[in-house]
Amino acid sequence: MMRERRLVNRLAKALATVLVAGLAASQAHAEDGYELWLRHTPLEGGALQELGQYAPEVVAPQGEFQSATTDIAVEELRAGLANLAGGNVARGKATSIRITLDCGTAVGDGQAGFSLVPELDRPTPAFRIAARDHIGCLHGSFALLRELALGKSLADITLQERPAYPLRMLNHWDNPDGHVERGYAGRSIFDWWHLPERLDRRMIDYARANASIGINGAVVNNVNARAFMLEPRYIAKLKRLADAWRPYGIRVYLSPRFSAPRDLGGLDTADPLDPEVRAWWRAKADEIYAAIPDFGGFLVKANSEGQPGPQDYDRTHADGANMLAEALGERGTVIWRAFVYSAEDETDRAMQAYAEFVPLDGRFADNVILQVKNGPIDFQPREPFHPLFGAMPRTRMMLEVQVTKEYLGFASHLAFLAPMWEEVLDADTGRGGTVAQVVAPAGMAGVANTGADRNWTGSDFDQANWYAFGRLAWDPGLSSETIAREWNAQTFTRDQRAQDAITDIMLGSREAVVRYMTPLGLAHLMGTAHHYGPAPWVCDLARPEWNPCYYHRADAGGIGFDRTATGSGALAQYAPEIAQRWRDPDTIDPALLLWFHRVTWDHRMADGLTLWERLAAEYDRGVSEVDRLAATWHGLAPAIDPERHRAVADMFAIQQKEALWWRDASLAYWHSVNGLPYPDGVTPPPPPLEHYMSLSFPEAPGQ
Ligand code: BDP
Repeated sequence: MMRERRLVNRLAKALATVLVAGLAASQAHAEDGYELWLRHTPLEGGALQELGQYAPEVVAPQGEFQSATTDIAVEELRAGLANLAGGNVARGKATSIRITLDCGTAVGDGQAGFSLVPELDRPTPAFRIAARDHIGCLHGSFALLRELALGKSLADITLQERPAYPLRMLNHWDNPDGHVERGYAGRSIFDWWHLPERLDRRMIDYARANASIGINGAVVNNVNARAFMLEPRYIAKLKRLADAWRPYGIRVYLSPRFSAPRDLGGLDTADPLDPEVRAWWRAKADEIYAAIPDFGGFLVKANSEGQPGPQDYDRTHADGANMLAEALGERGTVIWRAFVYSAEDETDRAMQAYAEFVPLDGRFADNVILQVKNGPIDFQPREPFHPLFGAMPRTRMMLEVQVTKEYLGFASHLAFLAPMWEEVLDADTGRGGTVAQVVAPAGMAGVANTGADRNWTGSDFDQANWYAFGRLAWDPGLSSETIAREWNAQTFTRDQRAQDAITDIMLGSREAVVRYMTPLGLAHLMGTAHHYGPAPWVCDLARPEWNPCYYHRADAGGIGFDRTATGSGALAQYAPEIAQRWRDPDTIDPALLLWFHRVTWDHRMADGLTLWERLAAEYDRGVSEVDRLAATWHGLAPAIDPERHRAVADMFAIQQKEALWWRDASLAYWHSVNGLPYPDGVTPPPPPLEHYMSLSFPEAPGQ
């Protein structure tokens, strides 16, 4: 009998252990990447011991200080601390440290910051997370877990943070049918078909991941919008999302189709100055706000790449934006995109947005923000900053970057994008500060890279771009290196040497891509439409700016786009001191040379090489750099779980092959144009140019 009872007890204990472990495992799903940077695997060595000794105990706020948001914070802290401590936290120990949430009473809109205050030497030792509002407390809780996960001691974690920008938003280019435009991580994460009745668990995990890095808004549909997403049945679906995300501090936004009053409303016009059109939008806004009182607003792509807009009625972008702004009123924001260029306009495409919008400075309503891509063309591996930044001092402006890698090798090429974003944020506009300063009254938007793939982003390393976007939108002063270290320490391993090596891989990755795809300021050489792989030979498509030839302008005489006064004059759209810096092909940063200058193939670079020699060397360097990064990764096998190590290694195999393809195809083409022998030491591409030109990729994703 006794033995039986002991056995039962032992079994019960074992079952409890299995259940606890099972809970952790069910969160972790082995190592398939689903957990993102929120794995909270047990600390090691001294850090683990210390956390066990502190035995932190989370005290839940009560009464008016309690809300769905603080409940989430408490739950996150309890689970996160238990996981970090390897399940080793002694509950109710006399010495245990009380983690308190001192959250004020406002539920908040995610704008307020937080402080982390260790009070370990008090008679009742505590660690205080203080914030003016509940969302601040949630952000603070995630920050505490992050700092602990990085191996910091509770006693040393003192932080006081406020987000630099009010808006830190993801823009999803997800279509209601589940296809994601420029998406490389599978189908859309939004299950519109089953909403509003069924809310996928992913919607919560998504909100949680965003909240952990301070993202506070999401535009849930493609800027190339379908009008029917404004129908009542979709408002009900949106409401379900908004309700689920509200406790995480994430507001829902929508991309409306500008012609909706015609498409849905039965009107015969969408003219923004037409009273019936205005009334239609007002009623639509009222309908949305009745369902979603904190609806964020509209993100609009108008008169761009075939989308309808105010110019269809001879009205300006300001007329269009202001009409929607009036409909939303103080309740929300209109984010109007500056990504416009026209098929009929012969002007350099890089100049068109500036020409269109600068005259409208000061004419936008207060609740309108102009959203400007980082560069003047389109999310290329490298562009100079957009000349609109700083050029419209009376207009709030937001920076748009692309987290999904449409022009950087999709999910298969490793490119950590923080260095690219850091480059633009730090760029001095010469007109009232850096880009980071110019966008301070509004914020940053990132075109999301999420999809239904188990690891969310198609490749494990692309999670780092989602993470980096959130971190930079919160604090644009963070360095790429800090972000890379934070991310990889939370995501991959506690092994310090491995962390250093991964950081090195991440920091070198984007420049390697620039080198083998678009070196020395070249741009838009990707295959037309799908943007996969090299196609610099495409010259005969109907619209000039669809052709890579439009961008590189290579012939026997030289290569590059003259944007100086002798060419398109785009340089003059920059502040004089910036234009001055870039005016001379001999002194401009070589990374931007062919963006602004057309030079001869025998142009002497500062390093003594001719342009042709240097170009070839850049391709070679890009390829060998990827080989080096891949070799570093291979050497990390002992430090990384086998699933993710293999997954990344497989992607590297693709990238190595494709980097070489980019190099070979590009060199073969330039060689065919300039007729020059390959420079000494440069291996000629094995197959002839025709081979590369004959390739086609009907199944390339994301189109
Ligand atoms: C381009 C994409 C296109 C988008 C467009 C945009 O190729 O799919 O619709 O940007 O930003 O880069 O609107």
